[in-house]
Parts: sequence; structure tokens; C-alpha cells
Amino acid sequence: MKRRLAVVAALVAALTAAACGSNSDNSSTTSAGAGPTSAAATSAAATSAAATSDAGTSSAAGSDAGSADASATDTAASSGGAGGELPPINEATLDGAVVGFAQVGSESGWRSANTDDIKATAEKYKVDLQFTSAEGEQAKQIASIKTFITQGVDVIAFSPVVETGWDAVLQEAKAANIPVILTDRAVDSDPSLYKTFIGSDFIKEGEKAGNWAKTEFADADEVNYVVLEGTTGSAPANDRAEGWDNILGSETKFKKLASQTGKFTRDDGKKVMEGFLAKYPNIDLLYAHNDDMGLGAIEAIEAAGKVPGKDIKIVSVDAVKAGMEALAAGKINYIVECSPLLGEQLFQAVGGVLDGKEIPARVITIEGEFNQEQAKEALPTRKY
Ligand code: GYE
Repeated sequence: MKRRLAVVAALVAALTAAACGSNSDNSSTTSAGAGPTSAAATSAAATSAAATSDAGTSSAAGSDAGSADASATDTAASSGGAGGELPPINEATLDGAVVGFAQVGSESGWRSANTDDIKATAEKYKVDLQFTSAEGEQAKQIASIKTFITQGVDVIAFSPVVETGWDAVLQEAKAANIPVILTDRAVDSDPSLYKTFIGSDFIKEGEKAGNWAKTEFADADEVNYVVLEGTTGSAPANDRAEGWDNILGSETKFKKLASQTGKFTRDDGKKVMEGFLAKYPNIDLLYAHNDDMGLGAIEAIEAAGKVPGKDIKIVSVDAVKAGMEALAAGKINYIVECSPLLGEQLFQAVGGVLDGKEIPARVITIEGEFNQEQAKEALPTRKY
């Protein structure tokens, strides 16, 4: 347990924050360092940066647009302070801190990159990481969290499989005085039950995908499309559907032929797309809630004798390496980025909580968008 160090660090931080005149806004936007290099990505980041200042924070988050090697730490650490920003990494606090992390599973390339990043960052800061994987099952994830509570870890972090059903276990953690940090996905529980939620704005991701489709098919009279949804009940599946419908729901020429879960996996994406292809001969467009399902669908489309990216256009979310390669190869038409590199921010938050600092209740990751040309440019410096 690291509480003694924490008190000293908290004092130093309080003085620093006072000196920097840090604001008291309780949300923050920082980059996960995905490093979009394209013009479109740059303007996307700039928009997010504008949103940041609208929210009253003073982050320099947009400044890494166009640079492939900026990192979350660079951004957040340089602005520091309590309240509106995550505090900088405090290595002394993190060294030996016991953090229980309950991961969703290993359903996708995104998830593997996220797991690798969290493990590598924990190692870098000598955190004693207790890592479990729930294999996509909420019951297993709850059991892990209960074990962390019994063990008396310093902090519990998890990426919730689905949005609902967390109240009881979060209350247990609170009763045991163990702070909880959410990464990647949201829950519908009262925010007083956790310290912060670090991750993407999935509604915005869905809106970006919808906006691309609207422009791409501007001249078409009718667009028949299908959707491969993520894990049913998960925040990214709920919100990516909502964002898309925000843009296209009122566009009558866009006709949703079918929408079904492919569980964020390549195999299920392939199977469900096979079903769609057998039933609907006239699909113009596929919206896949992640790259992996899009990649599975590509196999199904090719097996059906059609050309992905041409006969059936594809837009997906994540921008993991395999997705970006398919985009550069012309098989996917557009990808909205969702960065899995949440490790730095997670351990900034862990350190802040252990140091007794106030941390923002919501940390939104800045992300770009890629067309085929932009994917070719970005691939050589892509970190995942
Ligand atoms: O998009 C998908 C993964 O929660 C953002 O989960 C994450 C999503 C990601 O399986 O590939």
C-alpha cells in the first residue's frame, strides 16, 4: 500500500496546481497518441481541441495532430494539475502499487493492442498489475472484481463488457474504500461509484462514420445498407449505432436492410455477413462497428464473388493495423479511429487517485479518421 507517499505527492501537486492556476472543470480531452497524420485527421483533432476549450479546459490536446509520436503523457503531463486534467505520471506512487485490471476478453485486434499497452505501461512504471480476462462474460468480470476487493488491491480498473448491471459490485468496492477507474467502456451506474471514465466518444465515432457515408453517397438515389453491430449491450455498440442514426436516421434514401451483432469478432462478422449476402442481393454499403467484423465480412463478400470496397462499400471503426492494411488495399473505404492506447492515461489516473488528487470525471480520447490514401500514409508509423 502506497498511502504515505501519496500524501507527500498530493501536497506537491496541490502547490503545482495552484502555481499553474489550474481550472476546476471536471472533464478533460487528451490524445491517446494515435498520431493521425492526415489532413482529415488533423481537422478532426482540431475539432476535438475546440470541443476541449468549449468545455472550459486548457488542454493543448490538438497540438499533436500531424505528429505520429505525440503521446497522451506528453499532452496531459505538460498541462498537469488537478481538476480539469489528469495529473502527470508520478513514478514514486506507481512503483509497487497494486492495481487489479479486469479486461473484457480478447475479441479483437483493438482488444489485443489495449491489453498489450496496459501491461507494457504497468511494467514501465513498476505497477503490480493483477490482470484478468473475462472472455466476454459479465459474470466472470464481476467475479474478478470481487476477488480484487477481497485481496484489497489499491485500485480496481476495468473495461465493462456491457453497460448495465454494475451497481452492486461497484457499491461493494466503494464500501471497501477501493477506488474504481473505468477504461474504454462506460456503465450506466451513478458516477459517484467510480473515479473517472477514460475512453472514446463512441457516439461521435458513429456520427463520423455516418457523415462519411452521407458524403460518399451524395449522388445516389437509394443506398441499401447493412450493419454489423458490436457486442449487444456494450457501450460502443449502443453508441456507434446511435451516432450513425443521428446522421442517417432522417435520410430517407438510406435504407437499413438488416442490423445484427457480430460480437466484435472476425468470425462472427463473416458468418453474419454470409447471411446478409444470401438474403439481400442489393447491398451497397456495410457499416461495421469494428475493423475485425469488417475484415470477416470482406472474406464473405469475396466468397460470394463480389468486390469489397467497390460492389459493397465498407466503413468501420478502430483503425487497427489489419483494418488499415485492408483500407490501404482498397477493400475498406473509410475507418474512424478508436485508440486502444489507454495505458498512460490509466496510470496517470491511478497515480492521481492514490495521491489523493482530484481527477476529471471524464477523459475523452482524441481520434482521427482515415480514407484509403491517408491509411497508406499513416501505416508506416502506426503503433498498433
Ligand atoms: O472498438 C472493439 C473492441 O470497446 C472500443 O471493443 C472497444 C471496442 C473496439 O472489441 O474492436
